[in-house]
Amino acid sequence: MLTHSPYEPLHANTLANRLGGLPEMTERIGPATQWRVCEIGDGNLNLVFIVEGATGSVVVKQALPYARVVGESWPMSLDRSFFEHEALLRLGRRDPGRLPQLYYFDRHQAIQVMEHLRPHIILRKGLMAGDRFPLMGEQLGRYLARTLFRGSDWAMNTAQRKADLALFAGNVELCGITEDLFFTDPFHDCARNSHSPALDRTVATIRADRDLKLAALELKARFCGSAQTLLHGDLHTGSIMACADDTRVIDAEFATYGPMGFDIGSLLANLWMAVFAQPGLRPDNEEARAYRLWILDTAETIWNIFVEEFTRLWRCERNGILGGRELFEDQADAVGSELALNSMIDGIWRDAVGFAGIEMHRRILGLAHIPEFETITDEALRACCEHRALRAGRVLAVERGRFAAIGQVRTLIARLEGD
Ligand code: SR1
Ligand code: MG
Repeated sequence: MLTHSPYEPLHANTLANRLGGLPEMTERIGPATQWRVCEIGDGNLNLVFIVEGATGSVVVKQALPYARVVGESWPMSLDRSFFEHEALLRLGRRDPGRLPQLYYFDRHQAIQVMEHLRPHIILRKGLMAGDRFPLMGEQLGRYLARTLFRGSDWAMNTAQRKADLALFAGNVELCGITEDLFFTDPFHDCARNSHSPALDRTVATIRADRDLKLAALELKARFCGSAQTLLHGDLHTGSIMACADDTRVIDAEFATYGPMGFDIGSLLANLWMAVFAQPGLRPDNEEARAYRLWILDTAETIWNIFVEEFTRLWRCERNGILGGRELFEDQADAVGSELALNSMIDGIWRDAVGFAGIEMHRRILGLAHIPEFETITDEALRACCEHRALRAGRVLAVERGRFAAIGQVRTLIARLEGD
């Protein structure tokens, strides 16, 4: 019988000893005697180390058996590391070059070794610092179209698809966290929640808002019941690394089958929240206004490129269970095929708008807040920024069917910024 050493968390001073015998490490970065190890994890869940050696550097990520953000009182399965690895492999194949290269995986120790991305920084930090990433919008729009389309019934055959659906159904614990943290906790008095004290009245209003709670429930039903594709499952700006000419997607442990609009809405919401946070992050002048417009333009680029690339894939790669060629193209019914495409894109957009509204609530009222708002030290200013984001989030969630185009979200944001 195969035996493993018991799981043990890595430490900066034990890592070289533990991983120094791996050819996947030494061939890439040189002998362990020369490694410099630094723990840099600042996310909610995992340990993350940069290991620099004589001939290169890598990132080592290890899951902890609990949620780092809360501590050992919230145990969490190490299996998430396996699901993340499986998801990263698939997402990387579906949009080559958009994820870090993976070098090594140890399921028992929940350790992954991957490419050290340089000079990339976490996109969220870049947006807080006022950095611009000129190619990010196009690259993420294409990433979304490729991964969401190629993981779906439009592109996969029955055997592949059912096997993947069954595999990722096993990521039950993290999927359950998303169900609770996004769609339920923020809308009632849950012990895990917190919010800015100056938002007490707003929070009371939200918890009495039947239409908003109904929207949250409908969107939760959509998230739980629509297995359209393999999602990244946590695609916020902290799960993206960017530099001037490259953008990479990381951190896929929340991967699950779900509706395509979920990844899109999560990402757009985080860009829109970055806009709402700007007055708290830098003086409100011409440059700051131009920067907000750049973020809004980037959000629009993401959606527009998504539609363009999704349309291309629809026309060229629709070979899966829902290929539909028998229904349309055999009869030269190109119009029927395009109608099906348009209806698909309309549905994805409506979902994305709704999920964006929910993400904006959960990042201000739930467990997992975002540093854009958290670092605003002036409490009144912070509450003002958060309040505007919540107002936008409510409109997006409740009125998700009325946004015919992404430009209308820009109008909504401009109106709320002026209030
Ligand atoms: C306990 S996990 C809290 C949040 O952190 C992750 O990054 C996900 O966004 C999750 O919802
Ligand atoms: Mg993460």
